Amino acid sequence: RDRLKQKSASVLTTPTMSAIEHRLWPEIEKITMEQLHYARLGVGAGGWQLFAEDGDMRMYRREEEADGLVVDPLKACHVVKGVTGHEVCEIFFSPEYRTGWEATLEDMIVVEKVSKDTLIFLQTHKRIWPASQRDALFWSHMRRVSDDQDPDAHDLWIVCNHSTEHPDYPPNTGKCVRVYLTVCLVCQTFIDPPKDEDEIKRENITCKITYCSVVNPGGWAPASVLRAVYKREYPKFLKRFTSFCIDQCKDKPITF
Ligand code: 6CM
Repeated sequence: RDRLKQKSASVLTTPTMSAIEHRLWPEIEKITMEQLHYARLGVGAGGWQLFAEDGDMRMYRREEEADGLVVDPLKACHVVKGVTGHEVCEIFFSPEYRTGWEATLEDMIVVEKVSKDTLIFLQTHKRIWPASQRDALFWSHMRRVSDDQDPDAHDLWIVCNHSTEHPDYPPNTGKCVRVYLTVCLVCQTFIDPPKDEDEIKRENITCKITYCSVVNPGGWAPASVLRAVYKREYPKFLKRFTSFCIDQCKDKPITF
């Protein structure tokens, strides 16, 4: 644990100054910390139903509706060997990797660079028949976090995505209906067996991932089609994303 702390000492432990000064900062801070807490709650209570399982991956959902629209919360966990939490979060956050793993994506632009750990994205997603095409405008924030209340919670990284507004990109003006999302990816690195600092190899590291998502489709979408799409697409996403991470990292030095 101390070794992990030392290794992480060179990376950001607090958000950057320019992010703190931004108009969205209070919201980013609040939602990111709420999502971290929510992600770390188990799935024992709260009516979570397991709907997909593959190796170490487990996916749970709760059936919920708001104003007649499906907004089923999703929670997934996975264990991935050979990558660190920092590396997995970096790949989920960085625009340069997104087309490599995000299969539902048609187009993506960075609307605003708030700071090096906080970006605002506009994405259009592939149309799913018979509904209209969707777009999403959201801030994305990445950081290393610590939790003094849980001494085992070492080397924890989070990426939190949450819908926002931007005067230059108002919703529902073109062919797309805007979706509203809150998503988080929380990752923790484990080293086994314990070794000298210099000897840590990729085969000795494991990353535990929790992914949580709530997406409001923003307008009419048939519930049965949407649930069928989620059931198919979320497991596909997590498997594709994690194998992309393994592939990207395998020949690179480890980043703690
Ligand atoms: O979290 C994921 N991806 C992130 C980076 O792209 C980000 C974006 C999430 C957008 C999710 C919206 C998908 C569009 C849903 C369309 C719903 C309407 C269709 C109507 C069908 C009848 O957080 C991974 C997201 C994986 C999604 C499967």
